[in-house]
Amino acid sequence: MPTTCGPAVGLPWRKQLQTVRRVAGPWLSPRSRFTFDVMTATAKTKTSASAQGVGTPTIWIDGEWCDRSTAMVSVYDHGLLYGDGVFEGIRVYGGKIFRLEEHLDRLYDSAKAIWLSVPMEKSELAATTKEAVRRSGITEAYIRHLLTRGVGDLGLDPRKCPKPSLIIIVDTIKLWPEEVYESGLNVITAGTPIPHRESLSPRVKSLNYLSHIMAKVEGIHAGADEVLMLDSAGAVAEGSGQNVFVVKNGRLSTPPAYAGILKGVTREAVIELATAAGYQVEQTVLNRYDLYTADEAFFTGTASEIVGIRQLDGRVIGTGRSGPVTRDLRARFQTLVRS
Ligand code: PXG
Repeated sequence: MPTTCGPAVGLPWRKQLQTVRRVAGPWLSPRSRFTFDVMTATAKTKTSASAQGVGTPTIWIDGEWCDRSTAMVSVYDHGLLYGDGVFEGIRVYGGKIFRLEEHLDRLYDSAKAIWLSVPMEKSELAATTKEAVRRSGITEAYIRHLLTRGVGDLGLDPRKCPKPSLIIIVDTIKLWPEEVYESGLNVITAGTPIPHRESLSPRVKSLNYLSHIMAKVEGIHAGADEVLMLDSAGAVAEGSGQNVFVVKNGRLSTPPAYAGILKGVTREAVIELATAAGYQVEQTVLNRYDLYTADEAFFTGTASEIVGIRQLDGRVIGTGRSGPVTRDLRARFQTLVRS
């Protein structure tokens, strides 16, 4: 039976930790004070979801229901120590989870690829996910699933982690202000390539996002909105958390999954929508030249949805705004996610 996070004695370590912090408060060592301050700040700055009175971020950790201030993981969890784990990000529109099955399929495949098993049947995880969304009361939500190797010792060996840890977070996400969907993004190519596909397959949505974060940091330092990442041979791969499409003469092109990209759920939906709408869609290797000279280019992703690219490396793409095909597909996508 799932329990609820809360201060209590003789309960699992997570609860004990919380109790100790509450009792000790900010008057112990500076480190304890820092931890306490962070926890308090976190509790006070509940995301816009609760601030807007449209729900409360809700977290499920290995069978326990928590909120933002009580949700904790061990410092011995290999997800934290080594990035050893996988995750998913899913959107909820009007209370309806978009393509839950596809996301869970990818989660289970990612886990299998790193020799990790999900400690729950897919159907049970789907039901728990729906329950988490229901409890949160957030109808426009973002769900984050995390599966970590679990608690082990300070060595790499995953055999020291007897039990994987499964987490579901239901909260909100907003990457860009609304006007960006009209104006499009200013993008630069990052110097950091995506990891080699035989090092860590980009098909695995792993907890190690450092190369994508390093690319993102390059974009931030350059004052860009987003980055385009290449593979180590220089072919176009994806954004820091998005797949990429170009439109030329009414025809859509996007890199194929075998090129070493994450096979995005939004990418699949866009391919389906575009095909049904009569656009030609090809999955082919792209170079930056194809983006510089495109009529339109756009990113797709769960968090980003469909967002135009107005400029890449200083070259204005098309009219320098979100183009008509991008806007058409975005409108079709909005209908789909709420249907
Ligand atoms: N490529 C990469 C590398 C991604 O991380 C996508 C493509 C798009 O996939 P979906 O299935 O979402 O259409 C992603 C998406 C964020 C964020 O904050 C995005 C992702 C992961 C974590 C955070 O934008 N992944």
